[in-house]
Amino acid sequence: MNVLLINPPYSLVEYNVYSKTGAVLPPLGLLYIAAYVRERCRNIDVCILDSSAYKLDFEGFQKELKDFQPDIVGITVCTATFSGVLKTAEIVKENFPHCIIVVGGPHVSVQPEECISSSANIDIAVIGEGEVIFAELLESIYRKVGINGVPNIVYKEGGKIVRTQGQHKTIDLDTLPFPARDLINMRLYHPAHGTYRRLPAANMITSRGCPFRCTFCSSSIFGLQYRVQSPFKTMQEIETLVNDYGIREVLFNDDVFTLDKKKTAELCELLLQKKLDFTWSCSTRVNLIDPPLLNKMQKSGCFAVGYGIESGDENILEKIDKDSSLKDAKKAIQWTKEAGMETRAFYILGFPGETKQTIKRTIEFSLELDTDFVIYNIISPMPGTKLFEEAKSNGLLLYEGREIYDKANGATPMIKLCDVTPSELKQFYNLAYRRYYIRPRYIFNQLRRIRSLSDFNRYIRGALSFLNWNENISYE
Ligand code: B12
Ligand code: SF4
Repeated sequence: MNVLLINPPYSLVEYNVYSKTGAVLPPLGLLYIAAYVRERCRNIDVCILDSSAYKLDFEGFQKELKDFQPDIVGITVCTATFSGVLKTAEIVKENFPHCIIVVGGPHVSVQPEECISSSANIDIAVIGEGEVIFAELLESIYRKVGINGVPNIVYKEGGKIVRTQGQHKTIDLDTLPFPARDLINMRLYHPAHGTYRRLPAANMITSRGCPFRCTFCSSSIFGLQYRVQSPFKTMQEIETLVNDYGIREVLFNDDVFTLDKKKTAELCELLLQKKLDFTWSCSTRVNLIDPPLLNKMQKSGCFAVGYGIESGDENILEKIDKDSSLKDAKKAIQWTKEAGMETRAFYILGFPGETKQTIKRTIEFSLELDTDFVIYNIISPMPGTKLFEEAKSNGLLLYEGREIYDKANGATPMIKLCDVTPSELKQFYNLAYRRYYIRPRYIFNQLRRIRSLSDFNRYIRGALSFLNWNENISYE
């Protein structure tokens, strides 16, 4: 039986700065599932078609699809890619009418019934972590024993939508095989321009779940229970990347990389012992870091740490249940700079209740912290989050139905604010980037840090991507 896992065609809107500087990263969710299925279901062949790696539009995707003969197709779905997934499923069914289409991923896990009912082409939706459930599903289909015994799936039966029961069982990460990176061409990927030091670079995830409850975040897929794989296993995965794929740098995509400080410190010790030619970067929360840990991280090859700071206004931080303060943010950035690492900060503009004043405060705060890299997003209310439910029940959503998903790209105003119009919010977003990056102090500091030709190349690539974006945006 042939299984094809698909990352569907999707491109960010032109005015999202990420469309120019953006990362093209291996789809780890699909790679984990592929590895698990290969290990557990010996009679099943798995392939991956990653549209983002080959920059495929739907036409290109259709051409590539012809090379496969899938019996079952699995498609990964984020809220922003949902419309594209419907089109992808249509193309798959046109080419392979008898193929079974399964969807999974962050969006499916909060809206499984809707995913199934929105398209005649989608047959089954998998809720939550996919490895075990998808493998059970494939085995049931292969053995023709019926799928009603597979937990946490939604499917169509006799015109009805059926949801099977089952408690969300969190997976012990140490039991999973490494992501099946051999199924993709690792040379096609890179983190966002300006954020990596060396290529080839890869991404890794060492933990799942988050105990925090920021109101805007879709972290629910992995639940509140935080799990981290053992430092020993992480080290083994790094060695495989370095030795088998020639990787020289890793971007850890964990939501909160340092949540278990002890394990992070242990990993740093292991990295120091192995003396690999290897650099890395990660993201964490401003209140889960301290100078001794930062120093250890730096010594073991970490060159940059990113922080979700979100707002420069204390009241907004409280409203979004961020559970950290501006003081925490200032300390974390200062300590990271003192430890000799680059700093990255992520901010969100336009939370419900924001005013011109609070948005300006966020922009000013970002300038004050003066990190090496910033990302500003306009808030996208994601279904399944507390923020979405509140905005919906208070009549604050500017769009309805599917349009909400299509606009959830981080650059489109989607929430009504009392003294800021959508077009003013867009202007704040554009101006924030321009004020930040086209700043003599910033440019001077970045140029001062250039130590090698590769630093120079990196800087120029980042700068060109930004200027390219800046040229294309309009100021209504
Ligand atoms: C790295 C990352 C990116 C990278 C690249 C993603 C990539 N190539 O994987 C970049 C920077 C490009 C990116 C962009 C965006 N991202 Co992002 N990203 C992440 C991040 C931090 C890690 C992704 C990852 O590797 N996870 C680890 C793997 C193991 O998990 P997974 O992919 O969810 O897969 C598991 C299950 O979902 C399920 N599953 C997944 N696919 C399938 C398919 C089938 C068939 C089955 C059965 C199961 C299944 O099984 C997998 C294994 O257990 C996540 C946060 C997170 N912790 O996951 C956010 C996250 C996925 N991103 C998010 C968002 C909002 C975005 C953007 C819209 C941001 C923006 N404003 O522009 C864009 C959308 C781009 C897009 N194409 O979707 C949200 C998605 C929320 C939602 N409801 O859709 C997340 C969850 C962050 C959050 N907590 O809110 N992102
Ligand atoms: S934003 Fe970060 S800390 Fe907050 S819930 Fe999401 S993953 Fe956890």
